[in-house]
Amino acid sequence: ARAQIGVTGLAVMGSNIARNLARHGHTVALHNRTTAKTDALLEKHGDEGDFVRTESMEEFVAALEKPRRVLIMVKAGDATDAVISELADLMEDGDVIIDGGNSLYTDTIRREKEMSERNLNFVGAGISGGEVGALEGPSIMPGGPAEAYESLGPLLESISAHVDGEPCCTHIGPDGSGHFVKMVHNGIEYADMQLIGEAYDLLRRALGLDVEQIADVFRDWNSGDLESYLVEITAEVLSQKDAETGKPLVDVIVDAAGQKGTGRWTVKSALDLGVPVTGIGEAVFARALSSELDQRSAATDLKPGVIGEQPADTDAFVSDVRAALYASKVIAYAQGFDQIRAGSEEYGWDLHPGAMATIWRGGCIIRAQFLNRIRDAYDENPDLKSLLLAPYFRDAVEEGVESWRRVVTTAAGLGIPVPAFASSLSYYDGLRSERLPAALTQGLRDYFGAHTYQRVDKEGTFHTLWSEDRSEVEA
Ligand code: 2AM
Repeated sequence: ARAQIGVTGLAVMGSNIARNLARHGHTVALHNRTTAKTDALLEKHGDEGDFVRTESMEEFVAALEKPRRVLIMVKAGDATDAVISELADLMEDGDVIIDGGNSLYTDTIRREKEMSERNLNFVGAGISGGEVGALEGPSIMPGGPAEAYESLGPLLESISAHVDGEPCCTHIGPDGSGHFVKMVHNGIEYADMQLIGEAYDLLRRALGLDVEQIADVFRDWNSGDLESYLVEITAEVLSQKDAETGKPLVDVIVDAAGQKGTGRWTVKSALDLGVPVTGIGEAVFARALSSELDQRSAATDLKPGVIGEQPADTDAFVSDVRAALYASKVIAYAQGFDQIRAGSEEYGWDLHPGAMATIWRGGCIIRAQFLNRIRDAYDENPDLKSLLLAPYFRDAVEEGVESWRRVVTTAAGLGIPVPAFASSLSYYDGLRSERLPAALTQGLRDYFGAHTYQRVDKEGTFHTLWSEDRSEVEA
């Protein structure tokens, strides 16, 4: 037994994590249900470090130093449960099972409980960064018992991305918290991409810029506050020409966005927690709408009813779109962090939002300069009521709010869909409103369902006798 860690499930993500571990000097035991993948990995990359080839699960477990550490990289769902159960039968008190897949956090909560009853440590670890990140340094979000992190942490931190010398990996909190935070990360990624898409669409349809010009705009935006991986690769994708037709690649790609489900999970969880994540929600629904190709093609002749004109000053409108993008992005992150806070309270996780911002600065898809500012905001005030209220973000959004309104107004006038820009602005306006029409909602609920209401001027719960003399009684 000489391997410091074992990896089972050697598809692309698993292989790349195993190689990353080996490249960092760790001895890695390899296992896959079918040995073909193990041998393929060894043949191609066996010289990158110290690997131990194993065939059976018994051989795999026996190859590991104690306490044993096994990273599972198989498909989320039933396959993960099957592998956990097989491993658990072979492992001993204090051993550590890590699920590095995209598991639903409620599954992770259940699995952690089952394993702790068998004296095993179970760590649900969110891993972000795709295939390249897995190999070269992902952002890692491990949950589970603190005790497990003591032995596991240095190993995971060694293979994570680093920013300013700090690892993009930290112990998130108990049981399902790592996968929960990874899920919200993915939701924010959906919102980020939707906002970028809306900005691109406006530059194209409202201003009439060509794809090459828009690529240049994004290249220019990839500095300062908007500097991020997603803005950077937007310029790359927009610059790509299709070899066959000579057109911009983006014009030959079918405009139906796929989804694997983590955005949907984020919204479902937000609904349960009662947190308005409108940016993420709009992003998930926008993808759903895009995929309804039949319905869309049947609807293309609906009257546009355009009442606006192309903005006269191109540079000014580009700068407005930039401000709208930034403000909407702040809203999406503020909402995502609200969800993290709500999840933390619901499950008793004691999560630290500043730590999340820190480990998302590198390795993951939403990595961005911006996250340094989020970290600073939470360092300064860990109990921030909303990220939007941190002085830095408040100033930035207030500076851009007129631009934001011009963009949403222009889009509405021209009939260009901007669900995420518009709903983020409405969220902003809702949040800052002294009075909301929710008072009327309460009145209606009391009218048809005797659901009662509270008054602004005295304590208590009240009901109006709507079907009698309409006097008010204390409920
Ligand atoms: P395979 O190569 O034997 O198919 C991604 O699909 C990874 O998960 C692959 O390494 C795959 O192994 C593994 N996998 C999928 N379902 C599995 C299961 N039920 N048990 C073990 N490994 C599984």
